[in-house]
Amino acid sequence: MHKRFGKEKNVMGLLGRIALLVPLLVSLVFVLSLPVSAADVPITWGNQLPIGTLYVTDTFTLDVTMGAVTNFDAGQFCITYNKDVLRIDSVSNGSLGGGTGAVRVVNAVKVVDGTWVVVVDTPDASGVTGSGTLCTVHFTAMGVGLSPLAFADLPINPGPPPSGGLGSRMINDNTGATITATWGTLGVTVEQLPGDINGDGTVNDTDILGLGRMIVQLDATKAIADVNADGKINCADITKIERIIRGLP
Ligand SMILES: [Ca+2]
Ligand SMILES: [Ca+2]
Ligand SMILES: [Ca+2]
Repeated sequence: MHKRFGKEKNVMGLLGRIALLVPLLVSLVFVLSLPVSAADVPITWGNQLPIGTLYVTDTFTLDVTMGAVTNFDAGQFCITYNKDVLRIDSVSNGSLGGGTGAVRVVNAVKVVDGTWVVVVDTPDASGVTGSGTLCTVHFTAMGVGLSPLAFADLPINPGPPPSGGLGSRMINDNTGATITATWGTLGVTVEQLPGDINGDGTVNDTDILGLGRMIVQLDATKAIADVNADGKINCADITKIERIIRGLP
């Protein structure tokens, strides 16, 4: 009897749990059926990656790419980078919609070392639909190390109204309405050329003299000085530098 009662209780309990689950499932289905807001437009670095191994004095370009967008018209953003590792030389025009829509760089200026501000626009106010590049950035590798490349807000306008006015990094459509975007980052590593002991981008006799100073302990040793990668820094590395200069393996 007790056992039977217990079974009934279990059944009632199960029904109760199902009854609780139903509204939960209904609300879940409701949430899933709500219209999904338009995804943020991704703006990032790419198109010409991988750029391969970079050494000091190498030049390279990276596109600022934009995902699919409707009626894009204009944009503004800062590009930030490690000035000890990279230099921006220029910023050139982009194109959207498979080359059908020109994107003009209205202005691109270095604010300070490590920050450029870029303003882009498409002709008229008709807007361009599609994906592509906002601009192409031309770099020179200046020093060994890692540089993050990122997008940032513009410097605050110090002048009278609109005060604080230049504002955020942004893109907008052909009505001037902001298009929400996600802004990507990229890390660029500049490596030391094998044999380039002093890190000036070329391998020559100056590097041999620099290596000599390390061997006699006038200067602290650096890992780059082990040119033949045998774990020792000695006169065999001088020979290796000479072979590099001669183009020998
Ligand atoms: Ca325009
Ligand atoms: Ca050198
Ligand atoms: Ca060595």
